[in-house]
Amino acid sequence: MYNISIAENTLPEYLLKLRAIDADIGSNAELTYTLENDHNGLFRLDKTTGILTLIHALDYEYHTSYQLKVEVHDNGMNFLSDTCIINIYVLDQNDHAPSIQMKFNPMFEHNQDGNMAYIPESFDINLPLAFVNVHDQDSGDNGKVDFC
Ligand SMILES: [Ca+2]
Ligand SMILES: [Ca+2]
Ligand SMILES: [Ca+2]
Repeated sequence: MYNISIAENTLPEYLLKLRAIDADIGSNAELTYTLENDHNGLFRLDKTTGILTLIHALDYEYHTSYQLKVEVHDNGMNFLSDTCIINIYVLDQNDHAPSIQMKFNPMFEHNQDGNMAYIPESFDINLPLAFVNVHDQDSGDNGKVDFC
């Protein structure tokens, strides 16, 4: 089992080179690698060199991990094979800006777009004028928001 961590939005040259060892000689030791699930063409495994490549940069907000299953078999008459699992973990990068949404207190009459409200003279200053909602799609510190 292999574990690899890759930062989202990066495209490394290649992820890893698999090297299976076969003690036989000739075609009995020639190896072919196959990837059971390439996640819609996201990963590619060269069947003769065993080099695993990432085709598109990953997006942490879409998927945080992938599991790949690789099979290797020799080219002997009654071929022999082995499998291994590769876990790919995506690391979060700060690639989302926080978005702000503001809603007027529903007590007030406001225009259709919701960007202008009519506040009566008799308004109680202890009541909130508007509610602000801030959201950031990143996780951890990348998604924490400070007001200034
Ligand atoms: Ca992202
Ligand atoms: Ca962010
Ligand atoms: Ca992110």
